[in-house]
Amino acid sequence: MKPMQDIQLEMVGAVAVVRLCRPAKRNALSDALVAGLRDVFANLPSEARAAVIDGEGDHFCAGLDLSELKERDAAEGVHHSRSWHAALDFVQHGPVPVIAALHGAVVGGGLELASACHIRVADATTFFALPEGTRGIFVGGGGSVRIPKLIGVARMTDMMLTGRVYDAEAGERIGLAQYLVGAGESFTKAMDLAQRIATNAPLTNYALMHALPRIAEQSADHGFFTEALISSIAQSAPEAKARVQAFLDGKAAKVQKDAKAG
Ligand code: 1HE
Repeated sequence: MKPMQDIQLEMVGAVAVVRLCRPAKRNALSDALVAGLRDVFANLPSEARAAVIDGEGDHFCAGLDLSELKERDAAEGVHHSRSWHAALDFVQHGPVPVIAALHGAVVGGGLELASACHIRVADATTFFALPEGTRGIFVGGGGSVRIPKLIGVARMTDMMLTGRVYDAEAGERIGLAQYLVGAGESFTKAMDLAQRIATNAPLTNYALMHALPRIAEQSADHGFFTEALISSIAQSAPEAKARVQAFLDGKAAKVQKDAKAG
């Protein structure tokens, strides 16, 4: 693998911490950085059980590097967009669940990257926008597929038509993030969640990442059938049997009414 530009990977126990390191450009996603993301998530260390994506500096990610936006013919444009799709597909459909630690700007392609993650934690400084509409372009990194699944077509249309910006609180309320924490706390919260997720049975995590989104897009009849298959596969794993037995033996934690994730 070539040395990666503007991106770092560090293992913290079983958690792969992936950091965008271009703070001077607000972690804008250059072609090199998109390739770096693809390479990191395509080659995560085998001991990784969860991953966290963070951005260095005050902003998670300012989206597409606009300085690289040049006149492209139609074919080049398609290939460029498809290179984002390939990279973000490795994030969404890689081996482990990915938690985004959001802060500051989560805009344009930055929101497309965040929406490819499985859990988004926003801190109080976070703001979400899709300035593509006002820049005369369109989302190209999978946003038109993933973002409506989080907030619906109507809200995304509004964000792009009007340049509407959602602050952290409103963003969490409409579903752009599942967690909202105080300023500067998103990385710590994301790591807490990742460490907890890393202790799940790997097959359950796999089913959640790969089966659940597909089932959600199937007809009810096909979905019920796929669910029957994946639940049967998951519960036949030796680890599942051991975990259920541990509960029956009084050795595993009960579900607590006031338990908080992470
Ligand atoms: C950039 C970029 C960028 C900053 N590409 N260079 N995204 C946008 O339209 C968002 C554009 N960025 C901003 O609105 C603001 O920069 C921020 C709100 C994110 C941060 O503001 P601030 O005041 O902290 O920083 P700044 O002074 O605006 O920017 C610092 C530097 O980063 C500056 O460069 P410098 O050489 O003058 O220091 C900026 O030019 C540079 N910079 N953002 C390139 N995005 C697959 S399709 C996806 C389509 C999209 O993502 S479109 C949305 C693009």
